Amino acid sequence: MTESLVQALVEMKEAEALQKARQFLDEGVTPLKILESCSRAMEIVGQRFEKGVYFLPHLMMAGEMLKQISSMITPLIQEQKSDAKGGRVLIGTVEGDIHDIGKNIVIFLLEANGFDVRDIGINQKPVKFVEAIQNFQPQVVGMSGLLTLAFDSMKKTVQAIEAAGLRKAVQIMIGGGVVTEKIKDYTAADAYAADAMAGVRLCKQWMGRE
Ligand code: B12
Repeated sequence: MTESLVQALVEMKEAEALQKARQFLDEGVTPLKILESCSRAMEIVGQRFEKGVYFLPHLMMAGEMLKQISSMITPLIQEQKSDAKGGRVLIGTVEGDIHDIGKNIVIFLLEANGFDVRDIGINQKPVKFVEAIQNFQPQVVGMSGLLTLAFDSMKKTVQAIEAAGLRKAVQIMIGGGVVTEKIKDYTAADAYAADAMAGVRLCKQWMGRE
């Protein structure tokens, strides 16, 4: 049903994509379903970029459309906010990587599920994660990365957390486009989440809420 939204996003028809997203939300399609459609569209945009059919401006346009749809959805997720007390989650995009749309979706959903989230932003060096853990004392640290080079940044960040003597104090989850179970092993994180909801489920498990 939301296929027309996927198509509009893929074809870079900004006005149409925004109008479709609004229409579907008004018709009662869940924010999660809209997000799934966005992810599907981004997959296709990414493939076109890899094939040389699309270029950087297309990625930028895709990012812009996604941001606008995210801001349409955020208030709705806030409305559904649960009262459950969750615990603290620190999250950021690792060094060398500036992608943040997926991370921001994870944040919406964590907050909607009652977690107290601190976002340290994009392109964050390992030391910034360490400092933030010291200040915020989260139970969970989430690292986002969409570039292949983010794997090494994630690994270095886990090592820095270990070196600071904080490794046992936190559970570490990683996520973002190309991240897989194998990368979890490579980086020595505790878990990998394929999507934002999987990340929320992990946090709930770790904090004994499921
Ligand atoms: C939009 C986009 C951009 C935008 C980003 C805007 C922004 N504010 O984020 C801009 C234009 C800035 C951009 C730049 C670049 N991009 Co780009 N980009 C994309 C694109 C099309 C969509 C990304 C996206 O937002 N997806 C939608 C979100 C919702 O999905 P997601 O991030 O995976 O998040 C979901 C889950 O993974 C999970 N999740 C995400 N993070 C986390 C974290 C945790 C802890 C958890 C639990 C879960 C979780 O939850 C989310 C919701 O379920 C992808 C293509 C693709 N297939 O992803 C390329 C892509 C990621 N980009 C790519 C590239 C190459 C670049 C550039 C290097 C291009 C260039 N030549 O300059 C630069 C990189 C700059 C940098 N240093 O980071 C490549 C990466 C290839 C690789 N393997 O390294 C991709 C895969 C395109 C491709 N197929 O070639 N990009």
